[in-house]
Amino acid sequence: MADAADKPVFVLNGPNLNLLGRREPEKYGSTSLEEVRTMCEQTAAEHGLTVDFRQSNHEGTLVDWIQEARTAGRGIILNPAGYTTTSIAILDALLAAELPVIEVHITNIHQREEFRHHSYVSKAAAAVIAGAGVHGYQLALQHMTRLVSGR
Ligand code: CA2
Repeated sequence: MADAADKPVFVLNGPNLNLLGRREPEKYGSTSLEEVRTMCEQTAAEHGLTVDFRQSNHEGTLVDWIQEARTAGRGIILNPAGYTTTSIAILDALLAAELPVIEVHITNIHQREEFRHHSYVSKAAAAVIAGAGVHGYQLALQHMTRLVSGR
């Protein structure tokens, strides 16, 4: 079995984040998801980590990937996007994973519509980063370094 230190941090992105940089730049910025992937890979390397960066528009796929991370990953950084406020299935998968979880939102969800304020995912998250734009992913990786050290 791979040494824990060799395992990647799973960076998972939920529905519509594939549109990043191409729609609503005033809200979500002009950086594409591929550019976010590159930023994450660079930041991870600076901290001696590797990342497995993925995006899906499907709840079940995200659940499958969280289950995969349970054995193949060191930690999970998740932007659950539209599933933040609805998905008990994603929450249950995160709780079962028994890995450090950091929730990321590009926008400050607390400044937006009321329905975006509640997150099921936060119940499983060691930290929540919201409103830092795509820089939030780099902050999450920095903090993940602390969470996985010594595990
Ligand atoms: O701020 C975030 O990162 C969100 O997770 C983004 C979700 C939204 O439902 C959450 O409340 C907050 C929406 C993701 C949609 O991504 C797009 C990106 C570019 C253009 C259009 C949609």
